[in-house]
Amino acid sequence: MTTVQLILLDHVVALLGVAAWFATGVTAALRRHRLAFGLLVAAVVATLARLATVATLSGSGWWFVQEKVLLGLPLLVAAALVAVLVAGPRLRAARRAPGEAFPSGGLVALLTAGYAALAGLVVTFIAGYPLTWSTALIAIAAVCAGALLTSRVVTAPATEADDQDEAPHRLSRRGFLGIAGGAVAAGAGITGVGLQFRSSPAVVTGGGPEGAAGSTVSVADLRGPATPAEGGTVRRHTLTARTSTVDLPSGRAVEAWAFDGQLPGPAITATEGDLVEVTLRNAGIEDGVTLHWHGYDLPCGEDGAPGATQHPVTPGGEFVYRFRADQVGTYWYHTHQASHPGVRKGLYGTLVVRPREQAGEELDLTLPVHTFDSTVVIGDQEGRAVHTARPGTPVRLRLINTDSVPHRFALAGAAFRVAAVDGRDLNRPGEVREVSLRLPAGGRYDLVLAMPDTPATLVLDHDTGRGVVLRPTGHTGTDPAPPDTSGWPELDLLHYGEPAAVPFDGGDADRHFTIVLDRAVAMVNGRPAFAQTVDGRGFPSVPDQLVAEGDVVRYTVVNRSLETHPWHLHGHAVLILSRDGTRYSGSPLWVDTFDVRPGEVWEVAFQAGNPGVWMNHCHNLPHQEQGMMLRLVYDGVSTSFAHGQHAG
Ligand SMILES: [Cu+2]
Repeated sequence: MTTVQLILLDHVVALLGVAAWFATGVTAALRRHRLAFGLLVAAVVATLARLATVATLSGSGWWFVQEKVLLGLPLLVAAALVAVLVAGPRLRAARRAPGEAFPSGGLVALLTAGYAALAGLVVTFIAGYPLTWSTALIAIAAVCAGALLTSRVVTAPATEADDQDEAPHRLSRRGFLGIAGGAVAAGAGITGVGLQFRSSPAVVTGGGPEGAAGSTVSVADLRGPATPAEGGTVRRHTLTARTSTVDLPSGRAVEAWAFDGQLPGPAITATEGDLVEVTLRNAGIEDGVTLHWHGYDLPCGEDGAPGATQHPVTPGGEFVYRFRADQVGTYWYHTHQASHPGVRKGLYGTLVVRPREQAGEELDLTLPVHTFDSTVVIGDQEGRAVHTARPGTPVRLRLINTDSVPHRFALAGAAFRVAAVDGRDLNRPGEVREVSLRLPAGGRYDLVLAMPDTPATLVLDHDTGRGVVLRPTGHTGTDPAPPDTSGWPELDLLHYGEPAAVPFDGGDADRHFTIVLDRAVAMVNGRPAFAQTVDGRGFPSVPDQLVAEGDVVRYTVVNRSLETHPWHLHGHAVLILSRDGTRYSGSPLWVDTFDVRPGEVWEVAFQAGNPGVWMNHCHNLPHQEQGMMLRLVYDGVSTSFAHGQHAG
């Protein structure tokens, strides 16, 4: 079983347990003793099954079970034991006496087991990892309060009758116990709630030294050079962001936010060593706009991250980005201010840098995939686009996923190589055919192939009605219909290409950070939300990760949730070390975005060689907006661009 299957199974067993305990209590109260006894057996079985599922799940990592092992199960097991000991023998005996009232102590014990089972499940869903004292105290207080309240409800009439006739002292003793228990529960609850407001640490160091606190450089001063490399030219662009109605080729109108009224924005190309200079103007995007150069490791001040490297550009304002095109490959740009909904509505475009000393392919297509409402656009085309090339000539397809969810590609009718991932060349990639490629949100693949004699089709998401047809020059007649690609196996890039030397040992890192992704109730931008969380917190309450220049930094990224999280670190490519404990065996894989699917654990590493304050976040942009973001901060670098400020 995979980790995510185990997580789901554990949820189901937990839910069955909650239902069984409550059903036992309710049927006992209704004096259906035979049924209640059967349900009690079911509740005990569900509780034992729960111990088994949690024990199995713990094999995937402590992060997946911590709150269950430390809180949920102890609460449940304690309450279940009491329920079995108190109510079990009585229920067994009562089976032969249907219709007789069941003792109130037994009812309270049975229902309290239900509260305990429910509390554990609720903690998993709304608090998750890591378990805090606050969560534990609130959960225990809630179970105690439930037990006390139930006890009052089920014993009240009998107690009054007893007290009046026979035992006047019992009221005070019972009352005293109730008040004392209530006070303890209330105290635990209030302490737990109070602890919620304890501020989180501002910085985590990953086992490395604290900040040296010496002289600091401001991000605002970390800017790109003003001239190209020798032999390069200056590529000057002005991009104006505004709301526009854009007509797609089909005639369908899209209410967009767009650069220069185009979907996608103007394609920016350069040759290695050129200087790219882009003036961004905002002509009416009220939420503000920036340009982030996704995957491009430029000086931090050019990174376009509001709240870290600049203020958002407000209507009427402008910002000039300058950087050397030192990295060859396929990249893209998009707004990082209001990126959700800004990117979805069209504030994106492509950035392609070609090598200086190398002939390009005869047919070189840049193919960003984007979804407007439900319309998928590849490049600027819906449906199928056709391109021609002479048979035998080299073709390059630059696939870019500008959506927030993964896309699947398959190339029918031709063998190909994945030459580059996220702009970085792979080492000796082998030729493959009839495989499916899964491209994470924000990611890029460069496919290269020799143009076949017959048409080939790039199929998107196994929908043969859309994609890109590559037709050999001179081909006549209809293009053959592409086959069903949905059964093609997924190419695993961790085991593709051939090994090569890497510049550092990721297993011997100077700093190690664990990033646990989940959903939980947390503060996001000062408001409580059912957030997408990092270590139980939402941005900007997630502590900054501190590194020093030159450090080898290792990340363990854990996905406890049931959604995919495409993790994206700005300013650095990371080297994939392993996924779910399986080391990579193919080409070194350097990426800026990697898909952490539900239940997966990824190990990646990078060398801190680009000083700055860098965003580090989920590239499912709604997730990012719901809190799944933090900052990587270099020792000695400061920023004055506090998050949420709008100062043009
Ligand atoms: Cu996500």
